[in-house]
Amino acid sequence: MNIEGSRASRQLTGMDASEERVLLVSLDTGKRDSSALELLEELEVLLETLGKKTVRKIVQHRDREDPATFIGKGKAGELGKISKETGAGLLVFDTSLTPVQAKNLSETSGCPVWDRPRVIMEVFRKRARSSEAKLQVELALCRYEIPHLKGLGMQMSRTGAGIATRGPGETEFERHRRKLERRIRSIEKKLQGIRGRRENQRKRRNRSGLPLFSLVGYTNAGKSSLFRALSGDFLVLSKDQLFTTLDTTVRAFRLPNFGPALLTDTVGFIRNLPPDLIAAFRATLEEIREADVLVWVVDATKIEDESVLVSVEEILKDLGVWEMPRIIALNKTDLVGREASERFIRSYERQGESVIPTCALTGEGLPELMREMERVVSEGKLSKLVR
Ligand SMILES: Nc1nc2c(ncn2[C@@H]2O[C@H](COP(=O)(O)OP(=O)(O)OP(=O)(O)O)[C@@H](O)[C@H]2O)c(=O)[nH]1
Ligand SMILES: [Mg+2]
Repeated sequence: MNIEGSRASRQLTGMDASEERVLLVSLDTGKRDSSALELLEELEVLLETLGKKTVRKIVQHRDREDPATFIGKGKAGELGKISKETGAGLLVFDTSLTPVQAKNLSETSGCPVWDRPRVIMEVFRKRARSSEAKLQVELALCRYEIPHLKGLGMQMSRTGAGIATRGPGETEFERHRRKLERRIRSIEKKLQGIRGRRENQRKRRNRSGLPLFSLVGYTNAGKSSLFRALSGDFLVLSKDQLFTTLDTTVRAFRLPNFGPALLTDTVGFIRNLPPDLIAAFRATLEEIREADVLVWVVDATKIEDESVLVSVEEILKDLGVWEMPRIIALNKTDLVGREASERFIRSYERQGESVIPTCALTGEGLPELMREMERVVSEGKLSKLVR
């Protein structure tokens, strides 16, 4: 939501150097839970991914958010001063802002303003590899941009981003909005074509009658690493960064005592996944529904952070796959003490989950994980196998 409305041109020309220095701003209304700090840290990592350095974190305490300026007018002006002092050229808020708040904050502080959804979308944009992922991200950004356009006509002509002359009765804003709407329609059409082809692949896969396991979970939990270890496909990228995977990959692999099966790697989840992105990535996310069994990959180093687990649970419920048979792979157990892992396992087993500790890097726990996968498919409850 760069408020000068010159986003389109800046996307092509890259960022202004000062925008690589960021002020991270958060509002503490006293109602936030203990994960507020982790949320801020996560946002800092996401910004690093974009080559942006957080030069200062600012927490504003207020009873409730201000509908016009989010943190209050005085503080918003102060942010402008701090950004000058620190050489920061971008304000990032750790939540979602309304278009009005973003516009006012940008005007008062004199800096472009991003909110958390925008940051996540920019990370997705940077990571997108396939034409489908690229189109989906662009779709999300276009949809997000439309409500933020209003009232930007002045700034648009000031920065020279728009066309200087105006047709009778048509403001710059309207012209820009129409352009975005045309782009949205064109992207949707292209995506339809891609999805048609994928649907055919899916039908072929279904006809194969092989059980399909889908690796799901929070971003950076180690899904692709487990995918590589289980399928032997070392071309799949796994990296210590958020959102390495934005596309679904399917590979055949062999369960020693069962035989061939299929495994999919999927896009990772994050807290407060922006609705525009969920909508745009719906088709990719819904591929999870095709699975017979989910392997929920949990990062053992994040089990203390309740909101990570809750956010995955919410997304799985939203996709309608919460009732599907599942196995939890408690991954990265090499990085935590045995006691912490065992506590987690005991508590989840009490809730009826089946939890297998794994380390994707050394392969520890993988034989046990495969045995559990065999057990679940051999129970014969899977519709595909009964067919
Ligand atoms: N120590 C340790 N590191 C691991 C383990 N599994 C994965 N990693 C590391 O964790 C990082 C993330 O792994 P990925 O496999 O890319 O994670 P992902 O879940 O696919 O992440 P996204 O695609 O970004 O959602 C990489 O640096 C891996 O090497 C593990 O069991 N132990
Ligand atoms: Mg991955």
